Amino acid sequence: MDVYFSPLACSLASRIVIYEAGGEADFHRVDTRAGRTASGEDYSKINPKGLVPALKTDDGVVLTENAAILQYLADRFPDARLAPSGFARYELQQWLSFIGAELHKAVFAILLSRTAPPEAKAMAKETAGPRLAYLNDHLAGREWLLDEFSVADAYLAAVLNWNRAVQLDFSPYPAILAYQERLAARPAVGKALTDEFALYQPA
Ligand SMILES: N[C@@H](CCC(=O)N[C@@H](CS)C(=O)NCC(=O)O)C(=O)O
Repeated sequence: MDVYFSPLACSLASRIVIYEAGGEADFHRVDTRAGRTASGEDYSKINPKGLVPALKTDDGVVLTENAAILQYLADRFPDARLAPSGFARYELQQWLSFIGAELHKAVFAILLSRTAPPEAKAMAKETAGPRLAYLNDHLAGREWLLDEFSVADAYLAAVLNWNRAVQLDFSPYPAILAYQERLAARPAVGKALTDEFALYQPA
């Protein structure tokens, strides 16, 4: 299995999941701006969208989009129990969608963007408030998004980590702050962050 990633991008979630599962993968670093992998491959031939993550299965099939890749990984390593079955699977899907659309794209991607105009950033900051409040309310009194740690927590770990750069004030959200501490205490999350911080060079 090949995983295409950029250091500390949302593809970090796939690394967390693979480490949680004790799984094996070949990680290929991608320079998304240059559209090339570290070994010089044209990344558009792997993912025409030019975005990370992408995953190539052992059968050579390419899968893209965090929600799909993370569920594939959870099913590929069933012993790690990183995705529930039954109705809870739809709740997992609900959280993957919320993180992807409402936090990743509508808030953090804009705040991290080098090209978004100040008006867009101001709007993203306004949007952040109710969404973080919703997340905080959900996490109050519980450990993880679902009953057990799941691939949705891995995705959220990657997205919330961007707040080191964005610096939204999380002090009104004590349940999120406590959740971030629980995430950091998980060996797989700590190792994934350490490995990708070592590769990260701020542009
Ligand atoms: N909808 C996609 C979004 C992926 C995405 O936004 N990836 C970012 C990194 S977090 C990226 O590759 N950005 C490079 C670019 O925009 O050129 C998914 O969930 O996989």
